[in-house]
Amino acid sequence: MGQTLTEKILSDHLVEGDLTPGEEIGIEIDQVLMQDTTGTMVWLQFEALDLDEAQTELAAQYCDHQTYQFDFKNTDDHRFLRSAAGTYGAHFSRPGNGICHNVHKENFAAPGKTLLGSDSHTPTPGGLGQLAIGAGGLDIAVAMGGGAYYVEMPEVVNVRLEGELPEWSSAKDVILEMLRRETVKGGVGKVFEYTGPGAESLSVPERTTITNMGTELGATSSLFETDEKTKDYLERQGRGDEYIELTADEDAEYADEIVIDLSDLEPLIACPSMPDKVVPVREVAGEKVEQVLVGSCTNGGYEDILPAAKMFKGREVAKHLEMIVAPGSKQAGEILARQGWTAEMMAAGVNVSEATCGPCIGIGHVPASDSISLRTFNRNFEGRSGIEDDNVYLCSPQVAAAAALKGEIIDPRDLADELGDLDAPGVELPEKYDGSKTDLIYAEDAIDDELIKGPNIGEVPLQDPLGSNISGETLLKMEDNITTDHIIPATSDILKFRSNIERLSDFTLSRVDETFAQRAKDAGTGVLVAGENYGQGSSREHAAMCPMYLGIEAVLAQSFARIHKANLFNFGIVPLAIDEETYEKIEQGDDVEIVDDVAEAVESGQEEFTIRVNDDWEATANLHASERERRILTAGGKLPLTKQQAEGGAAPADD
Ligand code: MIC
Ligand code: SF4
Repeated sequence: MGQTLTEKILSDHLVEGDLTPGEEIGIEIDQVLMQDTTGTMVWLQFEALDLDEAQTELAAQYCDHQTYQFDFKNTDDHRFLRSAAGTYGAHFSRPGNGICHNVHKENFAAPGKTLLGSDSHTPTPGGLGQLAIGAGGLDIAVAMGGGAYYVEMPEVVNVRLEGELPEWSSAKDVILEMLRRETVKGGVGKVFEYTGPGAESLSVPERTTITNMGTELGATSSLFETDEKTKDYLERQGRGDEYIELTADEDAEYADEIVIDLSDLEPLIACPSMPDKVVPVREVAGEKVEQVLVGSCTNGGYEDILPAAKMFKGREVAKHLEMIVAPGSKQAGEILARQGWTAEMMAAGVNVSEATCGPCIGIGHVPASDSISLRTFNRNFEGRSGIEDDNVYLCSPQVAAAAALKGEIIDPRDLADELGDLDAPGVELPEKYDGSKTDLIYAEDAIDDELIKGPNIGEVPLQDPLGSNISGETLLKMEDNITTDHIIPATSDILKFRSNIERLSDFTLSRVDETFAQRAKDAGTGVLVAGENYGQGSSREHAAMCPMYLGIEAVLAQSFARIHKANLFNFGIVPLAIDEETYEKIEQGDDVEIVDDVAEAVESGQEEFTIRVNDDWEATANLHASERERRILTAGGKLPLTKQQAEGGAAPADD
């Protein structure tokens, strides 16, 4: 039987297990990437593990989320990251050089290689045939130390793209259509492999918009085969020699097939406040818009900004509105500037920002109260923009630019009819991506050889080995689709404490209940209850570390998002699956006790646990965990386990 492309790359990197969907496999990691807000913990954990040097073929550290450096703590973090990259042999991308996914795609992403990144949008270079996976920081530290990465073997789903995109529709509409059909949890445990003539018709930057936002489906990764378009893109980046041809076998067997005819796609938009609340733009046309942003790792490339710039040339954005363009990378910004497009945008009333994630997580350009903001980003979780009750819509650069010109949401096809002289801009790649590399400090040119820690850089918290008893109050009961932005928000007032868990933990779940952190501290221990897809979104391991720090010992949820579940294991919190009936019955404030001897049950492989609530009724909760995950839990987390193994002379893996 033939193999899918995912299976081929995984077979090439397999160190443990076999490729049976649902079973855990261990794979070798070729490249790792870290960004600024998760990277500090990666390096602190790397240090705590006493590891000498990055063992992967390539390690790259980016500074992209908090580039405005509002607080010395951010600048200290960046200096620490530069020193860690220098000390341990990673490339370093300076603040302002761009978003990790964009800069990685431009400089290092390579077909056929595996990439593990401490950011949930790491799958972006799947658009050029790299199998890339997002994970928590501790998993990155261990992989960088030469350990395998363990993940549940995903089901591979074929997304067959037919036809070609019509004028004014774009790659963003392809992934929005996927979200409309499959929802934010439709991709859990899956890799989406895009094939067919429609896939061939898309350029690499269009493909990476799709693979980037595959994360919003909950997917483990998303992947395109490589072809002439991949080769062409790498050549334009000056890396043609890294091209290899990669395809699935003709007789590959997929777990499922989804067919999308690109020629049927019209401009789409995700409504507040979930990326899967997708409707045709025409359905919400006429809504007044006060802010428009083009940028992010989804649509911040040269090829994304150019269509908007073409639409702005010789026109003006509506007077009541603010239009911001934040390039995804300095390379994109520099090429646009050299070609004169930046001047055209500025003349049209566009505020051109530095290359940053910034506004995507509420750092700068926070929308006005009670207003609509249209963004080409990938997430619109409530409050993420920096203001509660926000109204953030997600769309393509073409739809964003049309709204900026009109001042209200409008289908760009209707704006073109109205204006009479607005041509569909299409997608164009520059002849050469000839941006400067000044802001990349390659490992071989490192300027530091020891760690520089400012006063805000704290310690990595550790947890005791798992005990026999878990009991405590249900400190919070939450609904479905709780994101890691709910658990640890990323806005600038909070982000500055990412390297200081003691301070950061004060903000735990503050977006759901401001009293939570204090209540948890007072209680000293407790459990959380949630609905489906708990922990979707970001890879930030702080969303497990902080609850652990506050004494949370178990999370009872109907289902968990992949990365967050791994992070819960990594920090010694027991993730237990409950059914809907139990979820409905259990109330906030209820006392929950796990009746079994927890340590013994976890160690012995027991799946079913009995919980007793208020000493009154009982229900079953399930632990779906591999043997390896059970060992991690028993030890109190992956850091203590890996340390124990290293002391015993084992490799820095947890196998
Ligand atoms: C995000 O888009 O939510 C982030 C901010 O990039 C996160 C990483 C983080 O929390 O630092 C992610 O996607 O993993
Ligand atoms: Fe940055 Fe937003 Fe992309 Fe996360 S989703 S990496 S915050 S641009």
